[in-house]
Amino acid sequence: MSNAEQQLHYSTCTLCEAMCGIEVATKGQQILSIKGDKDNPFSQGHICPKASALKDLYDDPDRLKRPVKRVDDTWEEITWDEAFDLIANNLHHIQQAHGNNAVGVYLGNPNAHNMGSILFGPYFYRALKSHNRYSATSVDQLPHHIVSRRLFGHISQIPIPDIDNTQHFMIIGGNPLASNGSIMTVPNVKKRLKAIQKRGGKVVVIDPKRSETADISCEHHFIRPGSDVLLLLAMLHVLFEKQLHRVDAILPYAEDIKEVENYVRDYSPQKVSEFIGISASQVTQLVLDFCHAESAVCYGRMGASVQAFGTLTQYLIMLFNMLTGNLDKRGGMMFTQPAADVLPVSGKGSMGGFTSRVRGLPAFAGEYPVACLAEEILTPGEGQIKAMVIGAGNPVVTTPNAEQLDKAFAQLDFMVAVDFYITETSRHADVILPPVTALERDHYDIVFHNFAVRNFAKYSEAVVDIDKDQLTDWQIYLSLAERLDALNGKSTAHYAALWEKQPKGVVDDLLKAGLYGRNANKYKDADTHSNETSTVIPAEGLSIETLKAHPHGIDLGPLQPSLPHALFHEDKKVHLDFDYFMADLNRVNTHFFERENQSQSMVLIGRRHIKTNNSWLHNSPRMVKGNNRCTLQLHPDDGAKYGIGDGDEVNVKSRVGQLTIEAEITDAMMPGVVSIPHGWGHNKKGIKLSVASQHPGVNTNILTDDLQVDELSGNAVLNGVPVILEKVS
Ligand SMILES: Nc1nc2c(c(=O)[nH]1)N[C@H]1C(S)=C(S)[C@@H](COP(=O)(O)OP(=O)(O)OC[C@H]3O[C@@H](n4cnc5c(=O)[nH]c(N)nc54)[C@H](O)[C@@H]3O)O[C@H]1N2
Ligand SMILES: Nc1nc2c(c(=O)[nH]1)N[C@H]1C(S)=C(S)[C@@H](COP(=O)(O)OP(=O)(O)OC[C@H]3O[C@@H](n4cnc5c(=O)[nH]c(N)nc54)[C@H](O)[C@@H]3O)O[C@H]1N2
Ligand code: SF4
Ligand SMILES: [Mo]
Repeated sequence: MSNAEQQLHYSTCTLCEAMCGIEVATKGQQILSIKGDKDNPFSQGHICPKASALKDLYDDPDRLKRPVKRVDDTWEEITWDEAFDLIANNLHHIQQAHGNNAVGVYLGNPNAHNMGSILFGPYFYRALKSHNRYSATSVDQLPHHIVSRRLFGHISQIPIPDIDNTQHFMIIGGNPLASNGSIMTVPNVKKRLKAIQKRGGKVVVIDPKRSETADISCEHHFIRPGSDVLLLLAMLHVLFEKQLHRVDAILPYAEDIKEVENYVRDYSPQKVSEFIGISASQVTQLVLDFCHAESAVCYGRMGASVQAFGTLTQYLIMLFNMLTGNLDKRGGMMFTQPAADVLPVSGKGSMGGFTSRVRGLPAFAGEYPVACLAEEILTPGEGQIKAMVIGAGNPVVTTPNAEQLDKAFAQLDFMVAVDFYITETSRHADVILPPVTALERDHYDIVFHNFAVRNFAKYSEAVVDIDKDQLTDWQIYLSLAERLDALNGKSTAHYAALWEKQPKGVVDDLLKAGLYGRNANKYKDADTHSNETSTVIPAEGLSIETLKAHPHGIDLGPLQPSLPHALFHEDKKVHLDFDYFMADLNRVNTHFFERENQSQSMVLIGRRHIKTNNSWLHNSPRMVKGNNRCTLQLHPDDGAKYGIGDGDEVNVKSRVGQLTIEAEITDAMMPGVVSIPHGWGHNKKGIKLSVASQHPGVNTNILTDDLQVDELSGNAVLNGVPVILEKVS
């Protein structure tokens, strides 16, 4: 190995949604360096500081490479076979004794970046046959899925801002300069936002914080957290009042679109102004500017979704785009045409049917909201969760009322974590199954090509060889599924073909059957696709083989108008579903207009930093270097009001918890609002994260409240949480 040659590989960073192309230099099993891939047509050499963390992850001495079993207070390495047998037997026995729902599953965010987990994980969940499924979706983008399922017929048919062609970009509750974009796969977003302004367009940010994105935009408005629903209602009100609505394009697909007027009549800018913190004339101006732009897009993300009216807000955002003629239009909100399209072959997303056992929260697409996970473990009775499987998640840090969940996990009969770290969550496991890290597996972005601002396709192989006894996520899930099926007396004959095919075989099938595959004629106007691409699509069409021959990826051109093809409803219409969505206006009215004393308490929101990735990059020394970033940001006026100065220790209390944190005074915050980043709090006994433990920070989800949810979806409310501040004396 020592005299191995240096090699260059072209891969993709999987840490966030931006899909940056990377050039990785290796020597044998060593990763030497990670740079931006200049020849990647999509990211054109861009990377952010996090890309190097992929190397740190690979080299991390704390990382597990073999399964470990808990023996009292220590961990003992065991073989994969021992681990799989132990797990399958335990899960099977628990299900035999207490029913299938006694085993719960929580799936975390990194699954979305892992084609093996996406494509083969489901064999395992199906083998479990448990309704108790949870994921990070319900602390994140659940509202987007519900809106897309109801309007367009498929949970994942989410339109994306056509950032490269728009003249007006309105960002509500997103901070792409820190997050690198979300439900908008967009490498080098800064350059693209600046380009809008260079071509005479406008970027407008609506955010309770003057964020990094707001700093490089034309216009920023503070908004009271959780009140976006009122802003959107008022914007729609102005649209009709001033007769600015343009429905020609959408009318053939949504004949009832004009009925929106009846629902928004009562929400004038004057009426909502005091609740949102934006003046009536400014609200009107926001609409006028939007309507006068040649093309415009209104995009709402994390801050707009993960709050009390997240689903209704996302719905109204979509209506606003439709009613201004910007859905499915160049420079507006557009559907993508991914090369390997899983949507037609995946479930559209089941709606309703089940509600959670204890609190009756709605299930969506086979999952319950994670805000009710702890109570499902802690509340005795039939259907109580006795065992958990956690795949690529850290809910003890990332979900509301984190301390309660921590206690709940401690009382389980059995727990398995598929993770390469001993984290705040996996420390509760009886067995930890560590998969390889990102650069050690082959990769096709099965999810994020669907959300990309340009159609693009890229496949990459592992950049280093793995040890014989290391496994990838899909091998772990398939092994467990096969064993569970066997224990349940089911045939396991079909598994041989899956082992043979591998996830990449599935991707190959999808590519060949897809829009740019062998029979590239799915859309009538398919030939428009090749006109605007910077690379030529190989004549034989896309497949894993052709993508291997183009290691930097193949550009497939800008987003294309695609109605009605993009609609998954059988009638090829947009279903506005007023009955479902607008019913939530009652809750809006009660919340804002019918309460005697509007609470004057401070409210908590979250934030991201370019060098974080939710809870799991703090073990990389270069990601945590420098000043403490886990601070309580607050406005100078609030500092004065509570006698809190920069650097002071502050006790922050909410209904469910309390923590102590260092204050950072900044006028970037809206008065009345404080911000704490999530993903910190690495001070739990039993974790094995030696670097992170030295930079622990505090876990903001100790404060967020499991009982506060967006009732329509059950999505957690992590923004707009009432808190009380007290300087530590
Ligand atoms: N207060 C507050 N809370 C938040 C948010 C917020 O804005 N504010 N954001 C929310 C959002 S948007 C999200 S998505 C969630 C994320 O919540 P989670 O998904 O629960 O948490 P992560 O921090 O992403 O944890 C991922 C875990 O997976 C492991 N891992 C990484 N890669 C792999 C892999 O390839 N395979 C396997 N098996 N394991 C892997 C890591 O070691 C880590 O332990 O957090 C949410 N929590
Ligand atoms: N560096 C980094 N990048 C990441 C991640 C990370 O942890 N670190 N996580 C990834 C994940 S899982 C996701 S989901 C994406 C999220 O990506 P984004 O959606 O861009 O999320 P944030 O950067 O948290 O920005 C949310 C913004 O919403 C604002 N906000 C909070 N409450 C409200 C409100 O009530 N109304 C309005 N209008 N705004 C509000 C906040 O001040 C903040 O500026 O980022 C991804 N990328
Ligand atoms: S923006 Fe950073 S973290 Fe996201 S894909 Fe690119 S290099 Fe990776
Ligand atoms: Mo997320």
